Amino acid sequence: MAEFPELTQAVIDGNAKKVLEIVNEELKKNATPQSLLTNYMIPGMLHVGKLMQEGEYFIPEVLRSAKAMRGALELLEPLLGQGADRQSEGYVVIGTVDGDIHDIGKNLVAMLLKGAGFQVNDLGVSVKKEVCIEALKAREGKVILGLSALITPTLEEMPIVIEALKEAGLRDRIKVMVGGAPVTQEFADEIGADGTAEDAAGAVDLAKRLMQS
Ligand code: B12
Repeated sequence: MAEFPELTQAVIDGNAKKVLEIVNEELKKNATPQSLLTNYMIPGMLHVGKLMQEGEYFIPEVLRSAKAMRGALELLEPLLGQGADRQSEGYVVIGTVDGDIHDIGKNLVAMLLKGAGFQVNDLGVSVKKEVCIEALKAREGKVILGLSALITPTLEEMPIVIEALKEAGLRDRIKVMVGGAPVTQEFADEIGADGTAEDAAGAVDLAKRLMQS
C-alpha cells in the first residue's frame, strides 16, 4: 500500500480526531492553512475518490473522510479569512447545483474567496435555479455566480441555470463561473459560462479577473 504523510493518511482513514490534532500541531509550527489543505488534505480526499472508484471504499468510509475534512475546514476557515477586513473584492453567490450534494470543493472555494476579501453568499447544496435567481436579484450591480457539480448527470443543471439567468434578465450583470472535478474549459465554453478553474486558488484568480472584465 502507498505511503502517505500522516495528515493525508488520517483523512483517508476518516480519523477526524487525528486530523484535528495534526492540523493544530502544524499550525503551532507555523504551517499555513493553504499548504495544509493543498499539500495534505485535498490529496487525501482525492485518494478516497480513487478507493471508491476501485470498490475498496463505500459511502460510509467516504462519509467518514468527508466528516474529517469538514471538521478541519471549520478550524481553518477563520484563519483563511484573516486580513480580509479590507474593502470588498466583490460579491459571490455560490452553490452546488440541484441534485448534487457534494460540497467539500465548493466549501473550499467559498473559504478561499472569503479569505481573498470577497463577500460570499453560500446557498449550500442541491440548489434549485429559482433559489439562485432569488439570491442574485437581492443584490444590485455586478455579482459572480459560482456553480459546483461533481457528478456528471448534474452538469446538465449548469446550462439550465444560465438559461434561467437570461430569462430573468440578469445575464448581463452576473458573471458565471463553473467548477467541480468533471467540469472542463471546453464544457464551460460550450454552455456559455464566463470561466472555470481547476481548484480553489484558481477560482479566486478567476473571480478577480471576472470582477475586472
Ligand atoms: C466525498 C465524496 C462523496 C461524499 C460527499 C460528501 C460531501 N459533503 O461533499 C458522499 C459520500 C456523500 C458522496 C455521495 C455520492 N457520490 Co461522491 N464522491 C466523493 C469523492 C470521493 C470526493 C469529492 C471531493 O470532496 N473531492 C475533493 C474536493 C476538494 O475536490 P472537488 O470537489 O473536485 O473541488 C475542487 C475543484 O473541483 C474546484 N471546484 C469545485 N467546485 C467549484 C466551483 C467553482 C465555481 C470553481 C471555479 C471551482 C470549483 O475547486 C475545488 C477545490 O480544489 C468523489 C471522488 C472524486 N475524485 O472527486 C466522489 C464522486 C464525485 N462521487 C460519485 C458518486 C457517483 C456519488 C453518488 C451518486 C454515489 C451513490 N451511488 O449514491 C453520491 C451522490 C449523491 C448526490 N445526489 O450528490 C462519483 C461521480 C461520478 C460521476 N462523474 O458522475 C465520484 C467521482 C466517485 C467515483 N469515482 O465514482 N460522495
